[in-house]
Amino acid sequence: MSKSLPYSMKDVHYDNAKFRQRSFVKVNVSYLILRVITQSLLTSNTKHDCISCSTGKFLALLMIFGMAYLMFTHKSAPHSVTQGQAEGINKEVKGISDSSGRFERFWRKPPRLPPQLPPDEKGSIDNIPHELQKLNTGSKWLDRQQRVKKAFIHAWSGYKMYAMGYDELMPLSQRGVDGLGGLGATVVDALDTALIMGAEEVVSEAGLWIETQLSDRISKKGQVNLFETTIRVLGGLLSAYHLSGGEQGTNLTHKGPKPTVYLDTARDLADRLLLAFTSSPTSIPFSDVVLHDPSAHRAPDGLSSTAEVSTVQLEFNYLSSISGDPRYSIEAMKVLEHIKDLPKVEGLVPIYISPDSGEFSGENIRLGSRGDSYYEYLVKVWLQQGRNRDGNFTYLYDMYEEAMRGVRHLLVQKSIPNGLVFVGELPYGPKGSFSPKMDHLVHGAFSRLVRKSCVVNARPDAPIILVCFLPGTLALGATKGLTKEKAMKKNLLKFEDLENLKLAEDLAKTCFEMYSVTSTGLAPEIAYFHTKEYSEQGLDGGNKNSKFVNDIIIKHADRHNLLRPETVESLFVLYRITEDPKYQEWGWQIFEAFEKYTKVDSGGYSSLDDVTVVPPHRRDKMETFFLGETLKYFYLLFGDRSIIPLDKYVFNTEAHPLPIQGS
Ligand code: DMJ
Repeated sequence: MSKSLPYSMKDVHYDNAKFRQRSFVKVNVSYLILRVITQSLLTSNTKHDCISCSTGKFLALLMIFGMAYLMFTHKSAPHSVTQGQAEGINKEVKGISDSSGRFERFWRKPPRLPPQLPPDEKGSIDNIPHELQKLNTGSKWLDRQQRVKKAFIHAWSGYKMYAMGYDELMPLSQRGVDGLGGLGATVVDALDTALIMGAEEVVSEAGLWIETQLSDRISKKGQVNLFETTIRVLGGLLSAYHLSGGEQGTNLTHKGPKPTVYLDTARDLADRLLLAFTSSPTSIPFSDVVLHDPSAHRAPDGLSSTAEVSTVQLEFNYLSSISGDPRYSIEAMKVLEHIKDLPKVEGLVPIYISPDSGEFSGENIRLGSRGDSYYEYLVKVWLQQGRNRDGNFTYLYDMYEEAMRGVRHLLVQKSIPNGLVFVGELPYGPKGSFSPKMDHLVHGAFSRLVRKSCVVNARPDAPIILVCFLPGTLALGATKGLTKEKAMKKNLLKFEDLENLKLAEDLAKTCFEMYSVTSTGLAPEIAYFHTKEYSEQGLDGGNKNSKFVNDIIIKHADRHNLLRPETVESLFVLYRITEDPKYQEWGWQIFEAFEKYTKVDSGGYSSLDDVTVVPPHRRDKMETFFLGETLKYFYLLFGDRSIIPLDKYVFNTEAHPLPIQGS
């Protein structure tokens, strides 16, 4: 709800209000009289007739003019009109004025405007309504931000009630499930979101659970995935350490345990995860670790995912810097140094890599699952180095830039008929055919199941829906976290940066339209795009009002929504960088759709089976990243831009902010 406007602002809106209050009958009578007069005056011989008519006729005509004028300008006493009625009347009036033409416009009393001052005093008074409007807009967004916080507390309360200590909540069955190895992933993923939102009770509850339970779990649990555990659990602990004041040696929040508890737990976990690196015969780590042994193992097919091995460096680097133990950073960075020297396709890499040979495996190139965060971390690890980034780390930014050139050259196309820009895939390498598919992305347990049952690298339709992270990464890579305006002023943007920024904005639009095109307003896991070479009939998203209903193809098997964050993340980064409020508005539309269709009354939010039907069937799963990422990015998108500034922090791929060195 917007606060009541100060007088000057009400005055600006006065003319509209007056129109809504005018009696519809009067409007119609006035219209008829004016129409008659208008028609007679506008005929070609009117002027001549008037000049030659008698004085009596002229006076009568004047009287009619006078009456018509009074009817049009008279304001009737206020009476109650509902918003809907008022809008209906407004539409009628608009229709009338459109059809009665220039004469009516000439006679209508002009709208009341703020007083005009001489030009030299003008600037200051013009600024007043602008500033007030800004305040008012600000309060709208703060209000919306509080709605996000409420959603977060609702999600947490469902988890706490039915699944505390499990990895994830099944909100419909009201129980917990361990899909990520049993380290209470939702607790750790949610903690820094609670710290950022100032949700103190959640900070206390999550903090207490970590302090009393997590170490025990770490020493007793079995197999976990290196990547998932690093980005969610290790990343969550490190971010909580920083945000609660670890580096200052104090507990800034006065809630939860001392920050050193988070650091000690992080080290205990990381020491075991390190085995994935040190057990491998090459610099490429194995994909899994058994925590209680502890030992490390290859995935069943012997291969690691490219994105998984290259998406642990932010976390291991930061751990080294706060613990003073360089081993974490050294092992993790060896992966990127090794990949630097491998052959690539215009900077693009296949999605599998062998820890035994150290070589890429297969030719499948995509920016969805298993490929995505490789590109994200190239630029973020470089940014993380702060002042040192131009020393030994420039190779990372070079690799990133080359890859984005490859994306623009080999993977970007436009849909027909309306030209949505999208990033497709090369499932059989650069010589094979192009697949016009864009996904949100599927990592982890589910994709591993799929992979076991398929011939590796021969699945052109493996689920992928994560490409919507790319607009955010491109924008960040272009301005390095500064606003576009500031970067331009400082002359920091090369032509290539501007190209990447433009691509970021185009792709963000496509990602948003993947939401708008469905009946629920929520995106499917995977969408295909209609091109000259590829079309399929009858597979639209269900929202026939969308301009893009024929551009976007949604296959039956891809219609689920897992509450994923990628698009919201990109809207947040683009809003921070371009300062364009449309990204906030788009985010709000998506948030409202989540509220409408995924909220479970008894607590928590649920994934959906099919976003193209209303009401959608619910899947009974709340992913940890809904609290760790999706709601955090919504909250930051709607809030003050100085919170976690992008030139001082990098977000790991699970949205856990880590400080840029020396910032
Ligand atoms: C998250 O775990 C991370 O963002 C990861 O990089 C990819 N997928 C999920 C969210 O969709």
